[in-house]
Amino acid sequence: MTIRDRYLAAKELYAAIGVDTDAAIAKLKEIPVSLHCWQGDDVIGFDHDGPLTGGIQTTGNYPGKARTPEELMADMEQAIRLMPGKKKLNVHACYAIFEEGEHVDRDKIEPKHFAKWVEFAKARNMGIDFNPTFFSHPKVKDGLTLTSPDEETRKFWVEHGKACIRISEYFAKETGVPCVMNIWIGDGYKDIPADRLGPRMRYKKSLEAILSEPFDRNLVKPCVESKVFGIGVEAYTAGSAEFTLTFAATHEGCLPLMDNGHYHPTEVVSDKIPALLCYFPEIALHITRGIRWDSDHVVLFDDETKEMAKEIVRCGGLDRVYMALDYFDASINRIAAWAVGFRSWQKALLSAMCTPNDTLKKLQDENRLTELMILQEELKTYPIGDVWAEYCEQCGVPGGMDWFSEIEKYEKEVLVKRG
Ligand code: RNT
Ligand code: ZN
Repeated sequence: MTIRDRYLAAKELYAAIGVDTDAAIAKLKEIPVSLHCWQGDDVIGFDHDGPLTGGIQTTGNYPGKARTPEELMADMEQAIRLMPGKKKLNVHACYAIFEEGEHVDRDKIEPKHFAKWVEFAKARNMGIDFNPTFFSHPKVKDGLTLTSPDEETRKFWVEHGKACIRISEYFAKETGVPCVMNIWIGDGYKDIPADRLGPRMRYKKSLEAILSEPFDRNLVKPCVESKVFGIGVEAYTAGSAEFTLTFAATHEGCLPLMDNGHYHPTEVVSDKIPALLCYFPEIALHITRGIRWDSDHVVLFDDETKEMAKEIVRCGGLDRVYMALDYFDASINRIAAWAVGFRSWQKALLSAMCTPNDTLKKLQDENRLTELMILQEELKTYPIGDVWAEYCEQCGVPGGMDWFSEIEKYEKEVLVKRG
């Protein structure tokens, strides 16, 4: 049977339960998902030589890490060829590209340092999202940035945040697509602190100072991302869930960003999405996979990933939820890691769009909960793989496992040749 034959058979099965698979495929092609540049080089960037800090870590030593902007862009290009669907580019401030011999500190970065990223994005019809980098830098004092008791340190990082707002606006103007600018800091303490309020009050003031930079709210969408704990900062994190959520709720134009690797293990972001959509016109997500204490494993097509996609789709949230991937794995081929994660989220969205959400909701509202359970179980074995294969075909990317041969070829011809 060809991909097409399989699809036509699947289409009929879905049609019988009121799902239009053609419409789902057409819609998915238009939904942007932000692709993070930092999977390609283990979250290092180009503006410093030091290690990754801030309570996050990449582990593994797979050959072929990108070392220059050219290598990173070439790798990303290769990864994109293996991903169906619409992409947006997600860049961190530490990926500034300086001229030969030039260097400016993070409080002084300018749009011109990101002109090559704009070129990359425009050539591929992508918008750009942005992130100030509050880690991996000598001015992170005693593990602190925006919460530091040292005024000069705080000021440096506030200036960095403001510079990033200006760069975000530049991205939006250049690409014609609003730029989501996410603020995440790793500030916290390894062991029991004596003052939990002080750092949070300083964080609040610093955020307000950053957001006092004038910007067009339609062009720049600032977010604050929460976290439960980081590696080496297990006892206390200033930017906790309550802190960031309340900050966003009380500061017009600021969005909450939930990273699903940043909660206690039995909490699920799928349930938090509809809760936040009751109040916020727009929210943002980092899509990742937490395993035990790590929050950044490659996204897979697993139950919670599917559940998050379902919530976005059935809450009518596709144009209210900014979706960005956030994971980093240095133990496997980095381009494959990129592709597996992106493809998994695409699969989750497709599967959510091929779910008879109105029928299920009706069963719930009519309290027909036995039928609801049976139908939800039945849906799990519907032929979504056949719809997925057709979607990949229509997007001109390899389906099935075919793409692995491209990875192998690129690894042999490019990656292993890097020192
Ligand atoms: C860290 C946060 C943050 C980073 C990126 C690199 O725990 O998830 O979003 O992963 O900014
Ligand atoms: Zn994140």
